[in-house]
Amino acid sequence: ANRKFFVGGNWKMNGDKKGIDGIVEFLSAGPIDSSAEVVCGAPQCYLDYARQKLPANFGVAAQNCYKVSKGAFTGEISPAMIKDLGCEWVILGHSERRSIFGESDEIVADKCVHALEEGLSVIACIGEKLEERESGQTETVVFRQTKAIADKVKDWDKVVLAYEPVWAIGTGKTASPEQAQEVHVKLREWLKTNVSAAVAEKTRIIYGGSVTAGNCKDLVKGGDIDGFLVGGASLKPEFIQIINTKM
Ligand code: G2H
Repeated sequence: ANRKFFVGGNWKMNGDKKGIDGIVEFLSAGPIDSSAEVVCGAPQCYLDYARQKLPANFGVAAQNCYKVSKGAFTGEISPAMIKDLGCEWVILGHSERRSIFGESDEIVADKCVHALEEGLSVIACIGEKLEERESGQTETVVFRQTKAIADKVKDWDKVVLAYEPVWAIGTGKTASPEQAQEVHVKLREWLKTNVSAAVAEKTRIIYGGSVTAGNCKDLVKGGDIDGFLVGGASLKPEFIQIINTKM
């Protein structure tokens, strides 16, 4: 498979200008695997600052956006605004958006469609909760979430699918390489059956949930994990080692 290794950093609601300066400093110092694609997800108020400060070979992602280009939607930002700042990406459907802010499969799909129409690339997040895994619902849940997106998104060229088991997020409890690989294989099969063989072959499916410099190399061994979405560790110099997983 010829899928470019992808590493997203999801800063979540962390940091300030000074903190971003520190991240820019270690990322600029590198070394960075030039065959990896790297994107940093900044809080919306720092998108402009992050885009200006980060080297051009790093993409910048918003962590959310709304499903229309403008209007009376207090507190929201649009893909058009993200693009206007020179940013290229948006993270959508993160489990924190789904669980804390009540985003449904349908709104996530609508947001994906609109962001793609506006020319942004999308990191679309899916993943099951602990009780869903424990009751054997993992496949049902991740297929349902993926279907909601696939029903509306026609062009997958600018989509990266992020599988993030909710029980592994920020808990220090990573899915084992086997657990993650298993779901990634199933998702790829789902894409093959329900979208197309070409989309299944070329779409990057990345893993998120307590990825660290210590576990990244093991996680990619199975061959269907095409990169990572990294939260906590993306704020620290060890992010470099995660970017360089394949180096
Ligand atoms: C999952 C991940 C980044 P962390 O939310 O999206 O966060 O690596 O801190 O578990």
